[in-house]
Amino acid sequence: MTRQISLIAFLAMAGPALAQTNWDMATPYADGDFHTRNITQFAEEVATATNGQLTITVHSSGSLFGHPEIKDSVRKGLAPIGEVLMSRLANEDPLFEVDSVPFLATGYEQALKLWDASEPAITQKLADQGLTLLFVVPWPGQGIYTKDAVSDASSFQGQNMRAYNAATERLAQLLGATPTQVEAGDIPTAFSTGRVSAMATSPSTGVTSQAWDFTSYYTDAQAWLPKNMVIVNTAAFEALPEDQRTAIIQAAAQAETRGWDMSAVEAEEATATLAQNGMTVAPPSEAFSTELQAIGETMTTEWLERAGDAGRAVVDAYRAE
Ligand code: PCA
Repeated sequence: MTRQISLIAFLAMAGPALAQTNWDMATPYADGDFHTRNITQFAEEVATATNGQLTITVHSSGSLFGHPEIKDSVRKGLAPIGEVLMSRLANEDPLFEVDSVPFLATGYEQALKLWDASEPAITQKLADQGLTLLFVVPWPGQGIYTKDAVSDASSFQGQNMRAYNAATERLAQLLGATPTQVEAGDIPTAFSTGRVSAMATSPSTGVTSQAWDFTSYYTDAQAWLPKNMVIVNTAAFEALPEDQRTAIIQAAAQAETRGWDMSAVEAEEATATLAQNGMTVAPPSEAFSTELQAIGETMTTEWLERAGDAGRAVVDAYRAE
């Protein structure tokens, strides 16, 4: 009798404890990046909504898995959830890099339209791999960091330019520079060791990497808004009780709205921070702007060739909006 009672008491205590789940979440980006602040808040909201039954531990700066491994780690369930730059999946399908074609969509309104047009196909591609897309958030419009003033594309001749995906590699080539892949967290070292001397990225990543320590000019081209996406292993997601799945979906919807707002605020504030730290911030010269537009057209044509009918359908839907 005593034994039975203690067994019941044990089960009553153990029951809720056993239902507690912790998910490790991998992201390549630093704690201070607005994307990481956003997913940290997402994690807190999930914990609150589930009364602590589902907690998410954010591992920033590639500390759980490096950027190139994160997507496959989530697919294999090594990490149930993760964040990656969507365009890093370009080698799988050109659709993933539609947001990194220069000047196809500039500004938040166009970026959102492009996302609306591409979301169904991208969500499906991920679903085919056992991945559920929770939400996407864009980085601010991309500009170009250099040591010297940029008169036109000839300024890039002979320079090593940092790239973070296939599209930025192609951009560097078209500018006459030599591309080198460098993760966001390695930017300061890549500049200080002379591996690179120029880069295209957002004002946010310029601030996070303290670009004023190694460059002096920011050409505010606002050429494209690449997105981060938060993905979850579908099997791990479906194994959760329904209330926890609902909590995730609701927190994800909030994180998406909040993230787009944060990005727009960042675009202003981070650009101002670059100037406050002594950088010369200016739009591209007329000559450079014309060259950049031409590069954008070349890259759009190349992308459409690679992406075939599926790509054409996305661009048609985007332009019809
Ligand atoms: N920051 C990331 C991706 C795009 C951006 O603005 C990076 O530079 O790696």
